Formats: sequence, structure tokens, C-alpha cells
Amino acid sequence: MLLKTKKSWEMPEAAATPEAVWMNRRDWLKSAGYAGMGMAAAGLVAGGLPRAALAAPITGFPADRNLRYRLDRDVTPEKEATTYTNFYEFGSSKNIWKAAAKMQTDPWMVMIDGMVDRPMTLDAADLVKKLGSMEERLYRFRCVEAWAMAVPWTGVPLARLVSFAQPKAGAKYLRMETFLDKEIAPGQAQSWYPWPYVEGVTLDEARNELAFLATGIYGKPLPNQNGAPIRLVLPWKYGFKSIKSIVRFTFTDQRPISFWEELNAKEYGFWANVHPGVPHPRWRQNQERMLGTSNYISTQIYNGYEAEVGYLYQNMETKSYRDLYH
Ligand SMILES: Nc1nc2c(c(=O)[nH]1)N[C@H]1C(S)=C(S)[C@@H](COP(=O)(O)O)O[C@H]1N2
Ligand SMILES: [Mo]
Repeated sequence: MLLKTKKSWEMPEAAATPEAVWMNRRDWLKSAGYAGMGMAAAGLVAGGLPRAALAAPITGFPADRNLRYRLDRDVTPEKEATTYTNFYEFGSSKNIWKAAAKMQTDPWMVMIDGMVDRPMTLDAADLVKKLGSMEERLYRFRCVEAWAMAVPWTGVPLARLVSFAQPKAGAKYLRMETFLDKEIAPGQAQSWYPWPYVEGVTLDEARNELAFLATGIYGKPLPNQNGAPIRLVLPWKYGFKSIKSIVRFTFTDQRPISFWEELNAKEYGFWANVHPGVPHPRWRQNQERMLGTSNYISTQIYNGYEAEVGYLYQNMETKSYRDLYH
């Protein structure tokens, strides 16, 4: 079973660093002495220090597995899950893993802002440390394009980030944003997409036990293409909700408009709960194909997680299954 977690995130003295200043990633890198990507690529920062001297990667791999989360199918081969990926910042094909290698993920500044008492900006590794011990969980994962996988994620419950941030009473949603840098991510030069990638959940969803802030996969830190250094994993929702390479968490009382919803609200809903009874114009939703296999198997309501998440949607005014998606 899961070992007792250090609850550093619950302690008030761990609650905040005083910086409330907003800086984008490039500004921060500059102020921290990274004079642009050229030097970073050369492995140097201002003053000729080796970049490695400032790097502080997320540690704690492999983490103990939390045996509460079990699979009804085989774990997907690592090679499949790490080479067949969706990360539109690096292109719209599934084969972007080489292009994503360009991304520098350490240091990685993350901002927590919006309806919180103390907005802050801190390095991803520091943030994860403040959120307590990492654990491993086996989860199913289902893309709206009808492919699916089952993988071991490493990370911490998203609920701990919510407790750590201490949102104000009126906050209802958590909005998340991916980095914006078209020099690194060529897909972001495609101006018809509403960059940066944005996703959002209700705070009740963010506090659900399944909502997971992942730092690793297969017992190792996330490879870039899977969303390094930190990403969301919501196993009961279609994969597009599981935003990668997060740089900003904003607490708000406004329902966020996500990247795909902004692009095409008819095809991509805010709720996006997996449901075999809600058809999609382009892909089948009653069946899915596990990566590494060629046959289709039945898709389950909430991707098989109804016991854990069903209560979240019971009081929603759902006229049809469709409302669980749109
Ligand atoms: N920033 C960002 N996050 C993203 C995406 C993306 O293009 N950019 N694609 C989403 C989609 S559509 C899916 S299915 C999952 C895929 O996660 P995986 O590649 O790790 O399997 O990431 C989601 N998160
Ligand atoms: Mo997806």
C-alpha cells in the first residue's frame, strides 16, 4: 500500500513564497540569468556558469505504487505510449517525440495566480516538493480519437495543489495553461490555433481523488513528448483535457474556455467526460483501440471510473448524455 505521505503541503509555513510578480517564461529565464536560448543550448548561463549548476530536476523516481488504482487490461508497452503522442505545439502528427526533445524543462517556472491570497511563481521541482511525496498510479487513458492506453503515471493528487494554493471562497474553476514559445514549438507558429493550450476543470473535479498532476510515466520523469515536467491526468475525461507542460494555474470564478473548445465548440466540450453514448462527428465513441493492438474494445461510461466520479455530475441538469460532454 501507499506509504504515509509527508504532508508538507498542509503546513502554513510552506504555503507561499512572496513573489507575486507575473513574469512570462522568457522574462523569467532572462531575469534568472539565462540570456536567451542560445546560451541555454550551449549549456551556459550568464557568467559562464554551467547550466547544470542551476538545474534542479524533480526527484523521487520510481515512486511507490498506490495499489488502490487497478487496471482491467494490460499495461501499454512503454514504447507505444511514448512515441505515439498528441502534442500540437510540436506538430499535428503523432510522431512529434523527436521535435519535442528541443524543449528545455529544467528550470521550469510555474505561476499560481487568480483568486488566491498569495499569487506566486516557483520552479516546478520546488512546487512538486511542496506538494508532498509522489506516488505511482495505473490509469486507463482514452483519447477522443478512439485510441486508448493504460499506463503507470507518477505524480501527486491535484487536490494537493488546490490545498496548497488556498483559493478564495468564490473560486469555482482551475484554469491551466501550457508554455508559449514558437521558437521551441513550431506548431505555435500556426496562427489559426488559439495558443497557448488552455484547459480547465471545476474545483470539485480538481479535488476529486483521480485528478492527478503527473511528473512521470513508467517510473521515470515524463519524456518531453508526454508533457514534461508537469501535466494533468484526468482518466475519466477524454485525453485532450489532460493538458501537458503546464506553466500556469489560475483560480477563477469564470468557466475557462479550453483550446479545443475555442477552436471548435461543436466537437470539443468543456466537460468532455468519456461516454460511449455521446457520438462524435469524426471518431467512434462506443469503442476504442488500445495502443499496440489492432482490435476495438468497448468504451465504458466515465472510462470505467463511474464509482469515483459519478457524484460530480449527478446534480448537473443533464437533459441527455450529451450534456456530460458539452
Ligand atoms: N499542451 C498540450 N497538451 C495536450 C495536447 C496538446 O496538443 N498540447 N494534446 C492532448 C491530447 S488530444 C491527448 S489525447 C493527450 C495525449 O497525451 P499523451 O500524448 O501523453 O498520450 O494530451 C493532451 N494534452
Ligand atoms: Mo486526444
